[in-house]
Amino acid sequence: MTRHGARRIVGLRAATREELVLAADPSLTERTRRAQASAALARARDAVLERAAAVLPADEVDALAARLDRYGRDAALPLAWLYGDRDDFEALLARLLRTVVDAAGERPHALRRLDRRREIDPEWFLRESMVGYVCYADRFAGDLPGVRSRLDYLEELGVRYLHLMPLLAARAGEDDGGYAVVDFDRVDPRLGTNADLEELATELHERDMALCVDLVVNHTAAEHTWAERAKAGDPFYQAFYLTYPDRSLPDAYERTVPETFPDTAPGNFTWSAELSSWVWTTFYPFQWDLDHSNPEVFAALLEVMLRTANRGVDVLRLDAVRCLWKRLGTTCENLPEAHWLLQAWRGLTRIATPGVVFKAEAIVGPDQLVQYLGAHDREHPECELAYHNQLMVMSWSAVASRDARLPTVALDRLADPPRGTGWVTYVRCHDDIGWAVDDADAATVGVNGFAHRRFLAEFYAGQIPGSFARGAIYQDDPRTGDARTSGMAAALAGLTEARATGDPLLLDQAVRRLLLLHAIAYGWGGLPLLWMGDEIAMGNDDDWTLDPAAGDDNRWMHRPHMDWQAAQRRHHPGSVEQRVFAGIAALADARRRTPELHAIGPTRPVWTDNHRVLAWRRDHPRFGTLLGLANVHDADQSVDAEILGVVRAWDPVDVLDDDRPVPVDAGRIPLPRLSVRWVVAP
Ligand code: OTU
Repeated sequence: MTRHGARRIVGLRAATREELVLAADPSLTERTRRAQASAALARARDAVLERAAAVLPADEVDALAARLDRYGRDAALPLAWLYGDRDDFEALLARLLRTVVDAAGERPHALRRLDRRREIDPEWFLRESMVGYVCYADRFAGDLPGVRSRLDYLEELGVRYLHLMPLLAARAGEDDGGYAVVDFDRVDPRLGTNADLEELATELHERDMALCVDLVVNHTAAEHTWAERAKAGDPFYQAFYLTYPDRSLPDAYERTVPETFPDTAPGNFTWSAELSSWVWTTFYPFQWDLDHSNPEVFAALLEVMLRTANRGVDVLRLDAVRCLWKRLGTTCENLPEAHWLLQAWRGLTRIATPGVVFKAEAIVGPDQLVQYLGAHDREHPECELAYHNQLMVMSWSAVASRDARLPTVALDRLADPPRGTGWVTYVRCHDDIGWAVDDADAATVGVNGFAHRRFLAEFYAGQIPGSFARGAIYQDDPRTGDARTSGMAAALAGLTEARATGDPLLLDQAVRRLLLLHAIAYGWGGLPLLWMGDEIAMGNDDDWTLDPAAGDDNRWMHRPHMDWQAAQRRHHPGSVEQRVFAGIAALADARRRTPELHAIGPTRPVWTDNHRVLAWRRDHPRFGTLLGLANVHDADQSVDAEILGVVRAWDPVDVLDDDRPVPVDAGRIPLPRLSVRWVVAP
């Protein structure tokens, strides 16, 4: 994409990818770009294989050549779009491929063996046996060696995928939960060493578990080595960041760029006295956005990805990818170039570390979401996993409104992930809940979108009479009226209120609500990801404000330190911890027995004759259909048994009811209050 093309933007609205292509230079079509990329790749190939022969045994050179031919063009075409107008484009591509070959040569033998296994089963991360757990290493077990000592606990939950929250060296003081990195190549000393990370990865692999780690590719801390060199006057590193001598351009951008933290960090630019410039800071002032139009940034982050992969990390969670590219007159979110960056990084990393996959962190609207899995006008391999933010939002919406109509409409609009990619399905995470309710979807079911978003934010903050929730409003934006939500699942699902009242019925309802939400996430089709503490119904950390590193960011209320005494109560029959832990562990066990939940093939919501019931179907091309039925109301419901026809089998069974035949009474399937059925052929 040429800079002059950017100047010929179509009006001030975010141009479509096609308009951008045509606005650039009519002669520069996809075909000409592809020809440019192929020619550059062909000219680089011999030198790549010659270098590979110097660092790899013969049979591995052959395999690398095959990967170069397979993934090279996945990377070269987006690189041509991004940097193809530069005179040094071919030299850049050759240099990136040298980086790739060197990483392949340095890749430990054990990881290459893992690569082989995953090349045989490239959908390894979508198996029905995959269940994820996400936690801060220090809040879960003190440090990385502590995490290793707790792996048996995770195996009790059926966990096969461990996502550790940012663990690289972060700035001192407020660091946005580790998302303000000062050194991409060093584990934060408060958590351990690089050797600790490698040893943890080795033990996880020995247990057939995978390790996911955050890579913050959108920005660095203002104290990162790159930023410090920029402040010291090094022009090479000054070009790593987006800086402006005065407010003219920042003010122009601010007209269309949303604020992520309107309460705690308004605006998208921060004055740097050292640089005598305004610096782009999408998030906190101490988080400086990188300028990805500079290929040196792309190259530097590629090296970080490959070195992190060679430490044993299997999944790279790429943070805030929606923000990777900026263009005047747009929201600077979800732009074509952001996707091209991801596609290029993926193609290149696949050549060196084929067993490693990308997880996109893009909390964006439903229409933009599936594009991070590569589903554009055509498929362009990009990330293998993406957060199913819409399922999470709609599940909480259904539970608050006791109504499944809006979720059915909203979830039916989502395109299916391309083959070989899938969703991360989740109930809660370390972040707030952004109420991504589409106005058109809401209107379809007779609801005002804005009003419903406000209702959800206030309901889950316990501000609506009758609400069972005890969360909190996060980032109430006076400009837009938008508000998000903080709080642990147990607090949002009514357990905090129930524990305070001691009312056994409220307690039972809250436990059921918690298990229902997880049964939807575990049964939808994808990699379910459990947020630390939810398995034992931990409530909010009411002391979060005592932590100076938390600042005034109330997301820390749902980032408690693990309560191992409460975890011990998972063995106490009848305790809340035992009911919830056993219920969630049973979901993992049920998944393992249900190949229909191997997450390829479409998942679609299904209308029933009862709007209190959220229904969905998963059609696995080989293993058949699963029908999910979730009664989101706190009273018993039923649905017409006709819906069993979805499963196309006599006497289908309910996996969550010990594979008993689904009961039918007078032509209707009973669904007890706040319960879920996973129906499959017997
Ligand atoms: C991501 O956040 C992280 O998950 C947050 O914890 C970080 O604060 C942030 O990036 C900066 O690193 O970028 O695509 O609403 O949900 O900022 C969405 C707050 C993100 C987060 C949002 C998210």
